[in-house]
Amino acid sequence: MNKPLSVAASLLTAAYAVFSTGCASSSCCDAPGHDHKSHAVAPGQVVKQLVAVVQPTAGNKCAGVVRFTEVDGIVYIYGEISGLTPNQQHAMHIHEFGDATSTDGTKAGGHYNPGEQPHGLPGVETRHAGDLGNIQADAEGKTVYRGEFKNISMLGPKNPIIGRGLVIHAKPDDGGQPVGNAGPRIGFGTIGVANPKQ
Ligand SMILES: [Cu+2]
Repeated sequence: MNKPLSVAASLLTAAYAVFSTGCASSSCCDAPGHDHKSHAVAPGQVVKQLVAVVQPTAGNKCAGVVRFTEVDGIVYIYGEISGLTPNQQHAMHIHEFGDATSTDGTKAGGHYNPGEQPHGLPGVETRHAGDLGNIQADAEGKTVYRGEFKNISMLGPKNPIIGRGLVIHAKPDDGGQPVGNAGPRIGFGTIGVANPKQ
C-alpha cells in the first residue's frame, strides 16, 4: 500500500490504456455529441480523475488510496488498500455523504442510492448506485483493486459520485437487504478532485 504515488499513477495509466483500447465500438458514451475530451465543472477547469484517501475509523487500520477515472461512460476504479482482515472480503460502497466528521464513519450516511433501488451486488442491474461490491484482502490484509462501473459517473449527469463518501466495511457484502450485512465501517474517504500533477 505504501508505494509512492508515482507508482500508483503509472499502474493506473497502464490500466487506463488497457481499458480504453477495449472501448472502440460498443460501450461508448450515451450522450450524442459528447466529445469525451473534457468533463468541465467550470470554464477552464477540467477534472480528469477523482481520488478518495481512505483513512481508518476509530480503532481500525484500514487505509489506502482509491482513484476514479471515467472513459466513455464507464468509471474505472483503481485502489490500493491495507489494514484489512487477512484473506477476507470486505464490502466497499459509495455512501451518500463525504462527511468525515464522525470517528466511526456514520456521518457518511446510507448507501448512495439516488435511484431508490434495492441493494445488490455488481452484476445485478437494479442496485444502489454506490454498490461497488467487495474487495478481497490477501494474507497481509492488503488489496490491489480494479473495477469498472457503468451505473455511475464522476461529475454527472448519471449518478455523480464527486463529494460522496467511500466506505470500507468490516465484513463482506452478501447482497442481502437492506444494505448487505457488511458490519461496521472500518475505513472512510471523501471522493474529491485529484490534482492532475502527480
Ligand atoms: Cu457501505
